[in-house]
Amino acid sequence: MAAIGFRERLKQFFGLASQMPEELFEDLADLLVEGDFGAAEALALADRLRDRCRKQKIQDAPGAHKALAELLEELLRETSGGEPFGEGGEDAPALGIILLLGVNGVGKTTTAAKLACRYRERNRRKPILAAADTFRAAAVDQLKIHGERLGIRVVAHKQGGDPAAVVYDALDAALSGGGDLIIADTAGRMHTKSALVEELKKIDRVVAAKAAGGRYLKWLVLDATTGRNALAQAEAFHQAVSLDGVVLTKGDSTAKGGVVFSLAQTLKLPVIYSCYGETYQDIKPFDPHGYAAEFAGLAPDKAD
Ligand SMILES: Nc1nc2c(ncn2[C@@H]2O[C@H](COP(=O)(O)OP(=O)(O)O)[C@@H](O)[C@H]2O)c(=O)[nH]1
Ligand SMILES: [Mg+2]
Repeated sequence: MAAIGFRERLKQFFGLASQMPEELFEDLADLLVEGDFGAAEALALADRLRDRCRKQKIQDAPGAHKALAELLEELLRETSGGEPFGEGGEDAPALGIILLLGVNGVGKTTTAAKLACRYRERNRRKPILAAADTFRAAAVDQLKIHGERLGIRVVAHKQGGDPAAVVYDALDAALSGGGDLIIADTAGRMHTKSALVEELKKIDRVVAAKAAGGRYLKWLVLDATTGRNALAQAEAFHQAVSLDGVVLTKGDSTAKGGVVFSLAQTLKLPVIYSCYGETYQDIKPFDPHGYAAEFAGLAPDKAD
């Protein structure tokens, strides 16, 4: 995340005065809003920072800056859950299902391929990709190309087919020994929003009926560059199908990134992974400490 404009300003803000007078906390709230923080959340955070500085007798601006990064990290840690299907230990579920949701262009298909690659390589999982975006012809082909490149099975039907049937077939393939982690791509747009919601609910029912013993997670893919609009997207999908977490893409862009704190505070949704490029390796578990430090302008330079 190269939040240069905003981050530089935040650095300057704390660099302006060596002391932290009370009024500065109000200015800080305004600045956080420019970094895609929600207005009410920015005010609440500035208040918490003022209280903390009082309690800990922090009077200097660099100390307050550090305390801000700590508070931001705490906000993220309240919801963060770490990487699922982790080490292949005893608590690793026999069957995992990841449903990737989100509007067009955020990076769902690319993320599906990255996750499949990662879980096969690091967690010795046997993934199956399910092409449940049957709305656009190119979407199925795109996933098939990834599957061919990676040597990972792709379950697909024709364009216009029933996405729930694709997921059903992928579950069948897994349950008959063909794999142990289904990663399903879904459509981002339909004729109407209610059609999309019905389609997603139908997929939900299929998974519940056929894979009751598996671990089923619904992750929303969000493009970090969309700013506050990401929160509106998350609210809509969360209401429709009750999400478990978020994958944040395009962290290699100039996103400001404050919306992640709103996801944590308002919707209690953790970010599970962040993606920062177009190769299969450009995905990592979300790091609350690094993210908070970078947002606050306290992270080491990218060159480090
Ligand atoms: N720079 C960058 N590009 C990405 C990232 N993830 C996806 N993309 C690109 O974003 C575009 C849309 O991705 P796609 O997976 O097709 O999105 P979908 O419509 O949600 O399935 C493609 O050109 C991807 O290569 C990322 O983390 N960083
Ligand atoms: Mg796609």
